[in-house]
Amino acid sequence: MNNNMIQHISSVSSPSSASRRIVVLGGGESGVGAAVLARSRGLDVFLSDTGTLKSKARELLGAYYIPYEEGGHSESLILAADEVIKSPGIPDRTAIVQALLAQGTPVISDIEFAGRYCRAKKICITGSNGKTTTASIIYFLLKNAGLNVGLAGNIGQSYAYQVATENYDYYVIELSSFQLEGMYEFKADIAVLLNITPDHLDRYDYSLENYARAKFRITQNMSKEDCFIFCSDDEVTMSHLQEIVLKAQLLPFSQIERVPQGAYAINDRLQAHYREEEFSMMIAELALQGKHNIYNSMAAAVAGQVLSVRNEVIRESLATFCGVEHRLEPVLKVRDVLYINDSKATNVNSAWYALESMRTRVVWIAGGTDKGNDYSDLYELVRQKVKAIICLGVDNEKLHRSFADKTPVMIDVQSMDEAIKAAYRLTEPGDTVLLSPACASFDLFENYEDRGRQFKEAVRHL
Ligand code: UMA
Ligand code: ADP
Repeated sequence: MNNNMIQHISSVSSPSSASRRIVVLGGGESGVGAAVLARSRGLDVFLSDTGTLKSKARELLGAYYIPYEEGGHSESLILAADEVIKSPGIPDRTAIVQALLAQGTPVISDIEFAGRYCRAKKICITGSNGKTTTASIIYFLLKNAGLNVGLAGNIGQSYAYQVATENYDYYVIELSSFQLEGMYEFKADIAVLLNITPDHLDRYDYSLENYARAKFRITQNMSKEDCFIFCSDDEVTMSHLQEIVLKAQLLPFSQIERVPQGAYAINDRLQAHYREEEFSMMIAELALQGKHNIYNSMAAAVAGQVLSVRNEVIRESLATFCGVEHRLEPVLKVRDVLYINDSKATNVNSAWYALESMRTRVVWIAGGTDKGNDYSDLYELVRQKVKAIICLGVDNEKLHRSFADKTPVMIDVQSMDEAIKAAYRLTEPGDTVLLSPACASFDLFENYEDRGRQFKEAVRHL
């Protein structure tokens, strides 16, 4: 703790000593939001962060008279808590969390905490890929239906902060497995599970089973009035579903089988059924194309039906949704070559869907921080479509080992400028340049947004 912070703590008068003492770990978006909510409900709250807080966070904590420390976790203050709200980016293996768990202090997520104070209907979305896209489509659809709806969770502004300051009737909440880990009593009215493929396994002892269990927490506490929307083409989801008892209504979506309730997309139509209602539209009319976006659109259509949104509104929304930045985002055509920014493809599965959706020859920009990737699922698509791979990472050895015999050209670059210049040289009219890295960005970039923005900037300077 630095000295300024000690002063800050002592200058704040404490609320009623009888109230429960809450400690918030982490002062980022979720931690500050949770602290504001706790304070606004009259709880005794203290926030602790090992790093340096952003000035906006300090201002907000000051405005709500919330005591805090930065630069370290003071054990004595934290271990005295009745309950701890942990930011999702802090793993359980952290020493302070281990000490709390050892003494039996409840450690929950900001979503669990905010759920206690939120009477709105909650539409929750999780999955390894497609959460932000699907949450954004559902939000767009519900707004178009005229509902008073907020968008929260692992996207944009903290759920807890919005619960403290807004008064929505509905929330669309994107949930990461990190947030789900700290959820116990929270109940979704509608839960959407898009898919389960390997990601973040370092947080789950490299066990897909543990990761799947965290994802399935989205269904806990659901009753028979609630709906569980899931992908019946996803093997991991289906095998896990067979092992648990769920009271919620099951609404699958599929591109393989016709399901009586839920949705399917076979041949050229997307069809959805909920109770007596039927919805149908041409796949070609969907604003977001690609096999993965058909899944996302089906999930959104079923959620819309469950909430009694009119078919015309569902159709119009799916046909006009603009897409989310850095997700298969068309940037520019230069010399009749299309440049696509899919920087958010930080794992193999999302890159698979990107390559799968390509209809031309591709110069593929891949690489970054490897998360234990197994590239074998991509071999066939690379053989069929990729004329060159531009490896954009500090260490490209694994990409070379995996793809050297599957594409004619592989080159290494260390910056986005170099990557785009190389792509320009390697393409002919009609080709596509696809940034879909299958890796995290932290070796060369601040984050995936920075990587995507640099891509767009470099393309615009061609
Ligand atoms: N910190 C500690 N102690 C530690 C470690 C970190 O105090 O031991 C502090 C850091 O110094 C920092 C704060 O914790 O100030 C950061 O907490 P955080 O990493 O949980 O970040 P938030 O700003 O609270 O953002 C989180 C989500 N981040 C993560 O899950 C990593 C955001 O998701 C989410 O939008 C936000 O809450 C709103 O509720 C981002 C994300 O990358 C988009 N999510 C991952 C993903 O999508 O793959 C899961
Ligand atoms: P998330 O929030 O789960 O990370 P996003 O919607 O941000 O998901 O998309 C992340 C990446 O995954 C992008 O590259 C996107 O094109 C791809 N993607 C989107 N939906 C799906 C899906 N249903 N299955 C696989 N990949 C997807």
